[in-house]
Amino acid sequence: MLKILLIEDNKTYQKAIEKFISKDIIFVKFEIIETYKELKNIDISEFDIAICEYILPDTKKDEHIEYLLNQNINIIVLTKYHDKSIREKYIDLVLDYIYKDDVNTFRYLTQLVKRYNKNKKKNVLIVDDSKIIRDKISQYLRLFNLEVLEAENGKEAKALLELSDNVSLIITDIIMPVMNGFDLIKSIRKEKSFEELPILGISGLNDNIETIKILKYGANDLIKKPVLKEELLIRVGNLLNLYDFINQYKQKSEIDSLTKAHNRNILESKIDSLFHIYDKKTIAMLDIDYFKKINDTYGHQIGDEVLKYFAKHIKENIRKNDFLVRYGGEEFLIFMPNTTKEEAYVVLHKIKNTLKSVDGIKFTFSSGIADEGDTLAEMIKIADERLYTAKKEGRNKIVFK
Ligand code: GH3
Ligand code: MG
Ligand code: MG
Repeated sequence: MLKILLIEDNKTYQKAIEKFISKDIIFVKFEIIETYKELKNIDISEFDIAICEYILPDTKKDEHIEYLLNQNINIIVLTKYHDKSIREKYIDLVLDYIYKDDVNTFRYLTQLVKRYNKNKKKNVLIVDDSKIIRDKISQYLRLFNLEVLEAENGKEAKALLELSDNVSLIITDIIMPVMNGFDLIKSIRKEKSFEELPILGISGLNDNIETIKILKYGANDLIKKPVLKEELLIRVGNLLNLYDFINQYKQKSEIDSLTKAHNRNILESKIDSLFHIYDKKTIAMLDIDYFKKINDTYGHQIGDEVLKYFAKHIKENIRKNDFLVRYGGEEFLIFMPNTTKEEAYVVLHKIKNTLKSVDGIKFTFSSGIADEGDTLAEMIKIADERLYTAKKEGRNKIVFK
């Protein structure tokens, strides 16, 4: 739930802001006040962000904004005045200032708040050899509700990326010691595409042709030094919107909604290419025994519960790099990179021996394991034949020869 403190004495603005934002964010709660006096009686710590008019009926100027800043809350300032001094005073302290012009004001404000809300717990990696610039950018990103990781050069950035797989965006300088931005971008793009890991290049180069190389090597976007906060946050917002949009869509198309395992689309979109990267890999096919009988005896809903538990149990026993795929109704596939079939057998054996009953209903599964085959399809076929053998030989068995 996003809790917004709206400090605005104009009723038309109050209504419009609440309406626009509530239309786009489902879990949002507004507290609306109109004066500095009311503000002083409120517990600010309850709110995630304050949207605040520059001058209130009971303030001479902006003393209420000073008051808010002292309470450490992120602020968006609304103002009628196109006045550069307002920008200069607040640019480093508040998230943004927005001119009250026309309906576009509400659109911009809504986009900003929506992005702010989604930024929570998202990590951005800043790569720059200048601590001053890293600090400045970090400060801006934190105002935008983002978490920040820092690296001093490309090599450090690569090492950090190896450790952490939840970086949503990289912001990188170009000229750095040890490993420069060009090489960092090229190296990341060998593994991750534009939407898997967006990159924003920051260039201090005077040469425009050199600067364009940042984009040619695979950055999504670039800005030039000195970094303007407004430009930085708008571009960061755009890239994170792209990232979220594509990943939501991908999730929907690659995740089975019942079991949260991958669905078969992942075989073509990802596993097939991984198959050729790894020399050593194993596939296991698993199929629940007499599942039809569970459905027939206890009902389809209980059958669903068994499927959910089965997928969860498998996931708890495989590694982070393994893939669990719902291959058919009650048939699952596990793709295990860097694993021999003997090693896979140990894992399957553990899955089998620790399988619990669901609502008192005991069940078993059969499995076929293979690490032979030159293509993904061949390896699946061999594993499937062994699964069939396991069924024929009485079920509740793992066959790997
Ligand atoms: P075997 O031991 O030979 O594998 O027998 P089985 O009964 O497990 O296999 P069969 O292929 O005959 O039946 C599978 C059943 O799984 C039939 C189908 O209705 C059921 N099923 C498929 N998808 C779902 C699902 O999403 N939910 C539920 N509850 N049942 C499903
Ligand atoms: Mg079955
Ligand atoms: Mg089956």
